[in-house]
Amino acid sequence: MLIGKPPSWAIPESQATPESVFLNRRAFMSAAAGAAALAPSAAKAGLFGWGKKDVAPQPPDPSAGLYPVKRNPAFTLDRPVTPEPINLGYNNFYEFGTSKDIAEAAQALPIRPWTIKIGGMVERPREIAIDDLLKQLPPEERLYRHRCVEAWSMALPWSGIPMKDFVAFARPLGSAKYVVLKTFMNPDVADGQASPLYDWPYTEGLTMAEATNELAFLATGAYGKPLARQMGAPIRLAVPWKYGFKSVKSIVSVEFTDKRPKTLWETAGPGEYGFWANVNPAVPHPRWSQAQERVIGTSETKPTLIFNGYGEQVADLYKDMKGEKLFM
Ligand SMILES: Nc1nc2c(c(=O)[nH]1)N[C@H]1C(S)=C(S)[C@@H](COP(=O)(O)O)O[C@H]1N2
Ligand SMILES: [Mo]
Repeated sequence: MLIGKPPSWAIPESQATPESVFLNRRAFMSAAAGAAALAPSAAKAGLFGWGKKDVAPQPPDPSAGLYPVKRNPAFTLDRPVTPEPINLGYNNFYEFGTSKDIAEAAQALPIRPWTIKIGGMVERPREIAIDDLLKQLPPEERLYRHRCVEAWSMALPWSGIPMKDFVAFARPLGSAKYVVLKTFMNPDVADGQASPLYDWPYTEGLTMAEATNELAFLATGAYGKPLARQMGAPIRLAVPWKYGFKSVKSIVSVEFTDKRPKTLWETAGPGEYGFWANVNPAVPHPRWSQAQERVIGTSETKPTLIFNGYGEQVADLYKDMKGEKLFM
């Protein structure tokens, strides 16, 4: 809660959720004014409280039988995989709250039926149900590092679909330059979406070259199972050379366009979060260093690597973009 708690900028950096604390005083004031005008239901839920709800048991995941899937041995790690229970209990998913403890609230998200809209600059706009997509493009397993802009990291076994295969399946027009990915919009289930501080639904984007890079991955599972809701079920992006906020969760829309999209974090904090968000230990965030990362689930700190260690695969994408802010 913002009200009744010390302001977020008073919290020591190690405890803060840095992505939530960039707001300047003016944004804070107008948000407070907005809060007063909110509908009673949102006020009751607590604008910043994201009160927990009673969740009806959800039917079993129809894709459960697909997993585990075959591991692609091309993607290896320099560290152990983060234990599953740790990953399941430490998440960023602002739709369900700004703490890391949103797992329980996220269980309210219905993940079937689930369709993904494919639109914009494509040969033929259409919708596809997640289970049909999984039949058309069977998932594989990949071990990836995951580096949040807040200077923590994990390592995980995703299962999913190479984004380049999804792009081919979507059949974009040659004139498309960007892919825009969006999360569901359902404030009845996701209280966080009642917050006027963010431009919901959560929106992210990649260039076509990024989206068709071998590393870009649409995760539909992890740890040999369908994706847990708190991790972005039933389908989320994993672009491991970028800060975690690029890896948009619970995707319902994939749109191709020739204009660079405005992302949720760029809109909320343009001085701190950009479109590119490539990991770089030498470029500090305005409020903290990116040189090191806390390895979640251990007491270790490791030096952060340029492009999170994936430079060999992706550095070429940016070689002619010196004028861009590639590392925020
Ligand atoms: N829709 C949505 N996607 C999101 C976020 C979010 O708040 N909402 N948080 C991002 C951030 S900041 C990170 S670090 C990762 C966290 O993924 P994880 O909880 O699986 O570690 O998801 C990203 N995708
Ligand atoms: Mo993040």
